[in-house]
Formats: sequence, C-alpha cells, structure tokens
Amino acid sequence: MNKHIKYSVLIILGLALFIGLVKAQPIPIGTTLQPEPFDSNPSAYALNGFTATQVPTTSPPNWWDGSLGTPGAITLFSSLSPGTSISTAYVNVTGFKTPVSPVFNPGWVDIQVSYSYSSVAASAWDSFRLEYTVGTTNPWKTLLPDTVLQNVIPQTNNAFSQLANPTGAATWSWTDIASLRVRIFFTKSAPWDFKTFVVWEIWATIHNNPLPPTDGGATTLSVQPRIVYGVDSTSAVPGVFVEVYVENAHDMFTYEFNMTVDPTVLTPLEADPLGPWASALGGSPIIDPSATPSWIYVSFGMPPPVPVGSAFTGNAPVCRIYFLVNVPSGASDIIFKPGTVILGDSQGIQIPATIYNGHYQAAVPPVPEFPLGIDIVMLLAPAVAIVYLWRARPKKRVN
Ligand SMILES: [Ca+2]
Repeated sequence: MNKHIKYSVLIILGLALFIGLVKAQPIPIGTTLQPEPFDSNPSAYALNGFTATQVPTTSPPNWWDGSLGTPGAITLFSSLSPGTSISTAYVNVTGFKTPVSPVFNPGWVDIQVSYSYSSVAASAWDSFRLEYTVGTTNPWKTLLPDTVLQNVIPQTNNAFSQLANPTGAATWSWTDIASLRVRIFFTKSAPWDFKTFVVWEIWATIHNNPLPPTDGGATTLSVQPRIVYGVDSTSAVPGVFVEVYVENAHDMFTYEFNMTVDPTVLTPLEADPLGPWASALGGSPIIDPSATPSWIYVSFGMPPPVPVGSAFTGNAPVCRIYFLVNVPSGASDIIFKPGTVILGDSQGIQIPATIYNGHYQAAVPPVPEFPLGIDIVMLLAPAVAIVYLWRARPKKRVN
C-alpha cells in the first residue's frame, strides 16, 4: 500500500472524528451572478398523491433558497390501515430559472439534491427515488434508484452529472431548462407514520465548456469551467465558483489537492464535497488566503463502509470551490499545485490522473453589433453627409 495514501486516509478518518462534516458553504447557491456555469433553482412544487394532512411542515422555499443549511420537511403520513393498497406519491419541483441574458448555450446539465431522513424503521420500510424530466410528455429518467428509508440518512448532497436530455435531443436548450422537472417519488410499504423526509436544497448547474479530452480512457481531474468569467461588480456577493471534475475514475475512494490562486484577485472561501463524497469524511478545508499564491487544501474520503473495489467509478463533480472576487477586472490562474493532487482507490493505491487547471478572468465583452464598435460608427456618420455635400457641390465650369 502506498504509504502516503494510507496515512492520508488515516488522517482523514482521524479528522472526521474531531471535526465532523464540513460546514455549509457561505455563498448561497445561485447568487454568485457569474454567467457560467449557471446555477438554476426551481421556484415551485406540487404534491401528488398525498392526503391533505401531508402538507410540508416547513416552508417549501427552503428547498430553493440557495442555502444548504435551511431544510424543508414533508411528513409521510397516511391514515390507511396496514394491508390497504400500496400507495405512491411524489413531490414535483418545477419552475427552474434561466438567465436573463444567456451568454452561452447549455453544454451539459448536473442536478444536485441535498436531502436527509431522520427516522429508523423497525420493520416495514418505505422507499424513495429521484427522477427528472423535461416538460410533461417526456419519460421520467432516474437520478437515484429506489432507496429504502430504513435507517437514518445524514444530510447528503447527491450530484447527478452530465445528464441526458429526456427529450432525446443530444444537447440541452434553455427552453429545456425552463421546463425541467425533478421529483421525489415515494413508495409506501405500510401506513406512513409521521416520518419526515427533509430536502435541504435542489438545483441544477448548467455548464458550457466541453469536458477535457480523456485520451485512452485516462483518469483526469479538471477545473470546470476551464475559464470562469468575472462577476457583476454590483453583486452583493461578488463571488465565483468552480467545480473539480473527475473523468474516467476507477474505484476512486479519496482525493486531495492544494489549489492556488492570485490573492490580489481571488480569495478562497469554501470547498464543498459533492457526489459520492457529499457526506464525506474529512476536515474543513484548510485555507491560507494571505499567502502568495493563496491556497485552499481539501482532502475527502467516501463514507465507509466501502468494500474493496467498490469505490466510485465514472464521471462526477467531486468538489465545488467558492472564491471571493477582489478585483472583478483582474485575472488569475486556478491551479492544482504540482505534486499535491492525490487520488486513492479503495486499497489505498494512488490513481494516476491527468490534471487540467482553470483560469479566472473578467467577463467577456459583449460582441459589438458593429464590427468597428458603435463609437467609430458614430464618429464616421457625419462624414457620410459631408462627403455627400462635397460631391453635390456646384461644379466650376472648366473651359
Ligand atoms: Ca435550503
């Protein structure tokens, strides 16, 4: 076993005992005002198949208020007697927002759901699954397959990445995003008995850039998007975020890296583990915002038990990192510090990975309607009249 990996895992587990889960991120989801990626929150939900007494017990907007720290619970309750026909019910979330002024066409779509369940069932288990679709006539696609509600589920931020468009189209449009629907589908195996299922936040993240190339199926770790553009300087929260993506992972159990930026432009704020690491073991990220370059160090492992060979395989966002933007017009590389990226598998063996860094820069200037710019056109406009008058002037007769 690679000693470094072994000790990293031990340190992660040790830190988890003392520190517990990472703290909630301070910048509300969807309020960074960065143009890309675009965080799309829903705005409405409807209950289907519940009785009138099964109204949410806390404010539904807590499901889309941008905070992973504000829960909204629904009570699973039924007055039906045991043995009565099995019921199913679902909560349908709709009204996903789109940008006022889109600056890119959607490339790929991730849906993220943060949920928890606090009860322990003695015998009969209910179950739930997560699904999504576009519009009302396309098939529902599975995000999370049926999962029994037998034991306590700690707050889990599940990220479902690079989702296929349920319309069958190869790409997504903003119209698709506007009619995106996510539902939590419950199956009742016995009368529901006032147990509560809690949703902390639901949102979709719309990306533009294609993924980095993965020659020969090699594992890559990349900053997405590769270029994150500046925020509106009038934003109340002048922050941006990037996501760290793993592509072609095989049995990936842990990850750690040190990410550096120019401290005069960006200040690292927070790192939130995602996907299989969402309820990860690990300490809060360690940040030195005053160093040059400033850095944020993260180290997470999947929650045990993880049988050998059963850690994560596939593509997923593993972490979201927030930065405060000090100089919106500035520029900064977002770099995995060389030698600090370590991916480990379930046996503690390091997984080789190709690294793709990122970059922050000021917002792309809008494409001018006139190639020379409107200022030049305005300057030249009087010249047209002058030339016309000049050519139309009375000619002197030449004998
Ligand atoms: Ca919330």
